[in-house]
Amino acid sequence: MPLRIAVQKSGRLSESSLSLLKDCGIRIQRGKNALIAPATNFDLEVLYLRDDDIPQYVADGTADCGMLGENVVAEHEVKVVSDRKLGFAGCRLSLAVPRYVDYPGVAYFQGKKIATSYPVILNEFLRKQGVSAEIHEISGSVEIAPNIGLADGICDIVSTGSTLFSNGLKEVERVMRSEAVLISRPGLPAEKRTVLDKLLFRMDAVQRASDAKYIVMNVPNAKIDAVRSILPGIKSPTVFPLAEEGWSAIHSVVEEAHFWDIIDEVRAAGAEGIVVMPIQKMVK
Ligand code: PRT
Ligand code: ZN
Repeated sequence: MPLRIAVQKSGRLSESSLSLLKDCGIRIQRGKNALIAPATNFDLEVLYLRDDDIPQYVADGTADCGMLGENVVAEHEVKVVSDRKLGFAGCRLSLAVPRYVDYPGVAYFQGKKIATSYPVILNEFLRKQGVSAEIHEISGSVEIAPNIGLADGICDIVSTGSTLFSNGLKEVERVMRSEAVLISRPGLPAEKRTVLDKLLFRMDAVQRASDAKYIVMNVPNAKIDAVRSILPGIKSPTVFPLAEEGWSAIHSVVEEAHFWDIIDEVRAAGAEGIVVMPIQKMVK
């Protein structure tokens, strides 16, 4: 039996989930509208589901693992293991109130009505804060609830904040941060665990590469030590002599997050002709 991975059928997570599998070298053969599709070159099949169904399907063994938002995992309170953060679909679950409210702190919500699609997470948050409020569970368009008099505030996913803004609301409390994760069922049979570990190993290589850039630069020999001290590299940077006397080429790998700072520093230290290249995979 192949490892069965649940992926969101259509929505914000679908494209990134499928392109992650593709970047892991896995080819999926999907018939039109098929709910399940085998990989042609890996011991895996993809089950296409609504994201809300994924936690239960993984917990009861209909799927072995799945990719979905941490917010949905937390809301479903099922027994699954979170194996890896996937680095996409980053967002937060926040409480928001009408912009005109002079917000005094979380005690504002005492005795108030809050509309949300995340009653379990919200309930737990309010309990920890010692606040008791009335939770109205609604499944879509939560952001309009205060305007139609259904609630005093909302608890919903926020990414850029523009939905809140255009509905006259402001974010006042962050309840949780979320990104896409890969979850699996605890106690997978050994042969499926082996396939999942192989998949996670490939995902690591893809993620590490997407966080990194390969840079090559020319440096006068007298400045090599100064430039080397700035560059991290996987081990140490590689230095090659150039045909031109007195110059070398330094190759290194730089994390995306520190990329521009490092470029500024190596230029100041004497590096020239800096070329930056994307890295496809980085295997440890
Ligand atoms: O049909 P199905 O049930 O599978 O999908 P869905 O409609 O429940 O989920 P979908 O595809 O909208 O989102 C899937 C997951 O993406 C969520 O569970 C989150 O983990 C993650 N995610 C990341 C988001 C957002 N960003 C996001 N911005 N989910 C929803 N939003 C919505 C939010 O609900 C609000 O309406 O976007 C609006 C806010 O966005 P900003 O940019 O205006 O702040
Ligand atoms: Zn959903």
